[in-house]
Amino acid sequence: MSAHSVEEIKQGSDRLRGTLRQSLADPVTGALAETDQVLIKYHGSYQQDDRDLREERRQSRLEPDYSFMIRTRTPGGVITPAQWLGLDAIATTYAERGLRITTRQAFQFHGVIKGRLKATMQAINAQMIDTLAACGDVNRNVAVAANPLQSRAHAAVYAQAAALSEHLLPNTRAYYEIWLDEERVAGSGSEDEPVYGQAYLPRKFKIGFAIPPVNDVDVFAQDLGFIAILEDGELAGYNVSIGGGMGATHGDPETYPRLADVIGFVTPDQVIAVATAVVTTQRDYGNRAVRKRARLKYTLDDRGVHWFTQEVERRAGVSLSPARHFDFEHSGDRFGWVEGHDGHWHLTLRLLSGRIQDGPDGAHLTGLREIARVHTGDFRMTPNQNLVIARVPAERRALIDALVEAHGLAGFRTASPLRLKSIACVALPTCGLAMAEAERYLPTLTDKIEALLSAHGLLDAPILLRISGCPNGCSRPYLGEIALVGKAPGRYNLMLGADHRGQRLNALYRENIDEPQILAALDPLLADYAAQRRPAEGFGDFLVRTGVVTPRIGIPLELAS
Ligand code: SRM
Ligand code: SF4
Repeated sequence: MSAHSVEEIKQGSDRLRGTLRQSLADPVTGALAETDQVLIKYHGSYQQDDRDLREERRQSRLEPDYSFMIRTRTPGGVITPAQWLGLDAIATTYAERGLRITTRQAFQFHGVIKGRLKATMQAINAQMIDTLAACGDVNRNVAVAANPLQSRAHAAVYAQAAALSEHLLPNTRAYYEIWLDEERVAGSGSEDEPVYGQAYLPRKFKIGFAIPPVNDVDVFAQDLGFIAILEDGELAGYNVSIGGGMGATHGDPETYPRLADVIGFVTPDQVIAVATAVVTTQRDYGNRAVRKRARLKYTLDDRGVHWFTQEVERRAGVSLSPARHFDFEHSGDRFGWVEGHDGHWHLTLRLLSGRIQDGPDGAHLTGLREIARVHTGDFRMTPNQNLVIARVPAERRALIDALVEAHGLAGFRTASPLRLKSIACVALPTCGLAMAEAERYLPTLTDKIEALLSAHGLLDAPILLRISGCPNGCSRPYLGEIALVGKAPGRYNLMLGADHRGQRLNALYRENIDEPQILAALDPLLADYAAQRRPAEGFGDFLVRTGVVTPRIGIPLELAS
């Protein structure tokens, strides 16, 4: 759909109401009217169809097998055990394929049919979780370093991120009227949108809070990043980064992944003003004529980071201080038990592509349900589709460990680093943009790459593997040391050479190749890596040092030692 049409739909939507009510009530089709398919995203849902069945249904002259994906707004991915049980029941009653943790610490439900959409939304809200602004041209779920209770500073960062998420919610009551039967109050000024205006943002907008030394949120892939600076264990403030983004279109040099620029330092009390100024500057200067160039990263490249920063400072009434030193050791998650500042323990579990269901690998949905029934702390989804069972008293660790073992959730103890660090986006069969498999292909691909690693004595190498079913980059593949980006069924671009700290993008190594070609390309590179790597040298760093790939521009090294 053209940028012009999307802008018109937003402007004419009566603050995101459109004709959603009529579309939902229409019994003739499982789909929504075209304009409502755009608007429902702002309510946290996408219309999809089962792509495995598309051809068969077309031949039978049936409409596609329409259903809806629903995404929660769960800043920092924190939920209580009671909420877990509620969401599990919703997944079991209304959705297909269990619960799915996303790369932004949200839950997705897939396969909800139109007639059950409202009941599902109501059930989610009954858990005190909403889906407002989980999708659409607004600020999305705010990502936060997982395991926030590891120190007092972590808790402070999480609280700040949750407050920012609330602050940036649209004020429209459409969501509450359509899904929760709230009465419309005529002439109310409470729906004014001082941040978004009538047309919302030119494009989606993403914020992440990172806490060094772990860059689990991939902060430089976010439109707006806050990198916590701790002094003597306390939160001094944040370095601010702007203009990250992953999405690109094959063969179109006007689009590209970009890492964010670090523009300065703010104190905690300046966060809301600076974030609001970044959002409103992008609202006013982002490209509304060409949708594929509408993200903040292109506004910066078109107008200059310096100009944009000055505008943000003017709007916020804040002068950014010089950025402070920070040091990321790695991206991805830490696994296993870690003790928090208050003596509670946190256990990070590995979940394959974030999909939680009962299957041949274990009764994961059942197991986490059993854990939620006895757990006294909370759950934290990680930005890498994994799960932290957080705030466990020391004396309850054995109980949790027993449930983890009994339900096949202890894979993190034996899995190779490659497997632990791999991420795949959803892709087929639900994603309408997928060109190739990702989530369903990850287990096979990992087996095959592991066999290569084993042959070269590299099974313990912590290589970051990422697969996306298309160049939009939902698994943040351009930050993978090895990444596959879908081109066509069974065919991928092989990208190599990112670092393991989320500070250098990878580069195209081979285009449009199939699995045998991918393995054949990797085999000699892994052999060289095994023979010539320096102590602690990552695979991506090795490929860059030896000139196999030329890195794209990364984060200035003087800030990131
Ligand atoms: Fe994404 C579109 C899934 C994180 C970049 N993304 C989609 C859609 C909604 C397809 C569509 O538009 O029809 C996918 C739904 C698939 C499905 O069936 O569920 C989808 N994106 C996902 C999730 C579920 C991937 C996952 O496996 O976990 C992630 C949900 C995050 C959340 O909870 O909010 C997800 N998407 C990302 C990320 C990673 C991140 O945010 O850290 C990116 C790259 C960062 C970025 O935004 O640049 C990402 N998704 C995109 C894009 C490209 C945007 C761009 O400006 O270039 C699209 C396509 C679009 O917006 O037109 C897209
Ligand atoms: Fe779909 Fe592409 Fe995102 Fe994968 S990367 S979920 S295929 S839009």
